[in-house]
Amino acid sequence: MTVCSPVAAAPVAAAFPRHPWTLAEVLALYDLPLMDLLWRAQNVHRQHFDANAIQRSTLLSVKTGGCSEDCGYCSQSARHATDLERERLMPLDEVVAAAEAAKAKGASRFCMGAAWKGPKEGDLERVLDMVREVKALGMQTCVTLGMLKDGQAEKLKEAGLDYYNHNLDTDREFYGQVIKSHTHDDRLDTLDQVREAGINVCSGGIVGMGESRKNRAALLVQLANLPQPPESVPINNLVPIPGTPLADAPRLDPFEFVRTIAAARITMPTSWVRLSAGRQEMSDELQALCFLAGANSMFYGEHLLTTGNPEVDRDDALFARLGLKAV
Ligand code: SAM
Ligand code: DTB
Ligand code: SF4
Repeated sequence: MTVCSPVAAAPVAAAFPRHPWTLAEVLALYDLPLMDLLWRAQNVHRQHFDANAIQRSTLLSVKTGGCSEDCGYCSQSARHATDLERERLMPLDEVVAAAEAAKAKGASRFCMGAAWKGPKEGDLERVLDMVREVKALGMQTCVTLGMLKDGQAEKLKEAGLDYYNHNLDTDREFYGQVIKSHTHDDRLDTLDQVREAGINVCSGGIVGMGESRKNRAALLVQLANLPQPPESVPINNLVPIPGTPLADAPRLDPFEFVRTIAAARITMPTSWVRLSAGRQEMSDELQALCFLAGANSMFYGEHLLTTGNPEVDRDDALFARLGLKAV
């Protein structure tokens, strides 16, 4: 009887060097039979992580809607006719109460999102207080505030920020079809500033926007080949929002989503790959396949920023059924 062992993976592993990745190599990963791709991803995953441990972050929108940017997927752009109600920057005590509740339910990280092109100085000061207070609860902190100006990342670092989320979102070639109000290079510039300040980088993208497989692979190549890959890589499946230009984007084949997770895992072996937006619409079985493909982080709690996420009870039941533990 032939026993499947990691040794059997060696020739394949040799064919796919870890860094730098080429587009052809990542496309070759996508082209593998699904079972081979999953097996490779699971092997890589087990070399670096406990395959049964999932990191859980809870999200809070601390400033909602009215954003000047035109991102074609986003409910919060002032340029799209969505029925979202705008909300001003949330008071500190409400943010701290939400973080306490998230901690009590078992989240290890609290992520605060603001619908800004980037923070104004006065707003940043208020976010710094939020970071300090959430950190004082013993939680990891993350914020996503848009593009940063010189000096802002350093202030966030001083306040105790652990992660800054800023997604490249999609391949450079496709970017201009989705977003025109800023450029892909603007996003890279903010990632540089976050890295320079010594904050962990959280950067990934969205799939299911009508991009090609080549675009998806190119996004992963770009993330994996950053001078240092992001510590955290969220993979979002588009949540179609009525009133946005992408409201009617064709749905992505779920197996293509799984392939994207697996390719992210293989190309960024030591990064936390987060199964992000779109989880509410996924079956438990599809989510299990994403974990098998190497996803080891997720958003936990009934809300993302403006859309829904699975009920905590459903997630707790899923963890129990799959024998997963939260970290
Ligand atoms: N304004 C900041 C920015 O753009 O970085 C922070 C908030 S923004 C909403 C954070 C990320 O959420 C986006 O980069 C995008 O990846 C994701 N996102 C937004 N709307 C989404 C949607 N409808 N479906 C899936 N992901 C979405
Ligand atoms: C990320 O990559 N996904 C999260 C977080 N970073 C900020 C946001 C998902 C937003 C989904 C749509 C919404 O709820 O508005
Ligand atoms: Fe604004 Fe961020 Fe939404 Fe773009 S993704 S419209 S920058 S909140």
